[in-house]
Amino acid sequence: TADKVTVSLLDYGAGNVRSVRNAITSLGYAIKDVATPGDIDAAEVIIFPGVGSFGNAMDTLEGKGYTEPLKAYLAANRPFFGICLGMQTLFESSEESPEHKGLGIIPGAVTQFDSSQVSVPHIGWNGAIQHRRSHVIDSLDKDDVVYFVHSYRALPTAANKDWVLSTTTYGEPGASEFISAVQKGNVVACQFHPEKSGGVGLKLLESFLKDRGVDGGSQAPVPVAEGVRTVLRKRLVACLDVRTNDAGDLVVTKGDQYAVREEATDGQTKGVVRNLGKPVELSERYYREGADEITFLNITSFRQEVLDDAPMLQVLEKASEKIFVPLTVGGGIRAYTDGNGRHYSALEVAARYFRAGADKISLGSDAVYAAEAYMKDAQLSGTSAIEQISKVYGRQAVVISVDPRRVYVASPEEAPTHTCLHLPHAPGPEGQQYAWYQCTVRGGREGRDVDAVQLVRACEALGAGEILLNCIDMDGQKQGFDLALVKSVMAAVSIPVIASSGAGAVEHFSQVFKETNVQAALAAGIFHKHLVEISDVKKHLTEQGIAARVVGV
Ligand code: 1PR
Repeated sequence: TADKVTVSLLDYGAGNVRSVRNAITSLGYAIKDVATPGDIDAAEVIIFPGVGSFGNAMDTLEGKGYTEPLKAYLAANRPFFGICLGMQTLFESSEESPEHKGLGIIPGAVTQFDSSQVSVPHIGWNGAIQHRRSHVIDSLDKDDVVYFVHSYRALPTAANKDWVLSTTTYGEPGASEFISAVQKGNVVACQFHPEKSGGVGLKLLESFLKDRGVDGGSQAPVPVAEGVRTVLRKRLVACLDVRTNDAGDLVVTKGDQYAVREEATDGQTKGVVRNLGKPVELSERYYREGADEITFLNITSFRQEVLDDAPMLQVLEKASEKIFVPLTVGGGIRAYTDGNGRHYSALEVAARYFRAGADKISLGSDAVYAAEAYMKDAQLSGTSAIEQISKVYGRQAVVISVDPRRVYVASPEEAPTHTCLHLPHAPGPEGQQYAWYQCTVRGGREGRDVDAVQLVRACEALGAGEILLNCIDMDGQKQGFDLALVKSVMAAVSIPVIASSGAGAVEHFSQVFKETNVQAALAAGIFHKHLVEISDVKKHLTEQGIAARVVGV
């Protein structure tokens, strides 16, 4: 690394920058943390991975005395790469926090996506339309996609035109394009996350680190054809249910309707926990094979105190060193008091997981309790895990894992307080044609008086950014997703939804994407057992005209 620059990382401690660190390290560059205002002037290259909210970021920069040195550094055209919020702070202001001023290097204001038109946040893999030549973005091929996750965006205007390197579109034809990358001289920034965009993102980051803004002064325009649009890809999520087996090893397991033990054999009271592999190895395989995201669920976390659960944290730390797509972790994220009487808030627990490499955390049981409390008076208490975590890390970092089970009824009148769905294709044991979807806690062990639609509505109001929608009846059955459930949840919220439970064949994925507007689909068992490969699903979706991210091997 002797001939390589040292990267000064502007990490103000508000979120997960481990993935940025891992990406820089994997490219062979050394990192120095910016710890004092003087470190900014002394830097060779600054990478600013903004996380959290706009106001929070500006307050922190100001509080640490970084604002003025950073403005001077940028004004002097010194090498800088801003990521996501790190790009937004370059603008003059943001609707996210109107009372704060941005760094004001780029003319314009950052505004929110219109949630009456599109799901907000904009989460997932989308393209970039290149407007000017630059070796940084030239590394992207026309069909390459990169990973976005944001609720606010900057629009191209006459005033900031000479900054715009690429734009991206989100939504129906006619929806406006937003700025996805900017550059002037040595100052480069992008709205997407190169550190989460697989090999494509690493290449882009490397192009910048190698030559910085070398050609930045003379970026030639690239003609853009009228009406060119980019398309948000449907995401494919690989899920690993993780738990300790009877021998004390952390294994990937997989249940049928959430039962993860084999049948008991003679002389045993219970069967062994199914073992489908090691979490880190399996997740690395899914990354290589083209999973768009990977989710780890610690399925027995309610039994132990999570911060003592070092193995799960180690899994995440190891996995994030080699996996450059988004990682979600769930199971056991809640407040608790340890044996010594020390209280940990859910936010502290989540923080530990973010620091270990999670991009998003997922809440199961705790979300049900929070929704129950919210439904009593529709008041935001500010104390729930959803509210606390989304306030600090952003809404996009909070996923709600819903574990509903069908409660069959002969007619909707039997369950007047719940949303009942008509299920003539899957009648109940006594031929009942209707069911409501009862939310459960503790991994399906306990049903509560809340249905899936009530839960997702309440969680969205509390600040959740995404719904991971399981269905206990369908889990591991390989009969396809519960389309009726997916449709009813999609209709209830405007945040993105991941359909889960029941995938058994490639056709089940095209079916859920064609028959519902769901943004992502998740599967576990079929991938673990090599019954269907991730590449088979991507190929099938592409053949069916469904936009998917296809990864070259
Ligand atoms: O309640 O916040 O501690 O979180 C516990 C988490 O663990 C929840 O997200 C809950 O969904 C999960 N969980 C608990 N018990 C089980 C179990 O299986 N016994 N797994 C469990 C949930 C379901 C899906 C599965 C899909 C796809 N796993 O994630 O991967 O159903 O499976 P398939 O493609 O094989 O059909 P908390």
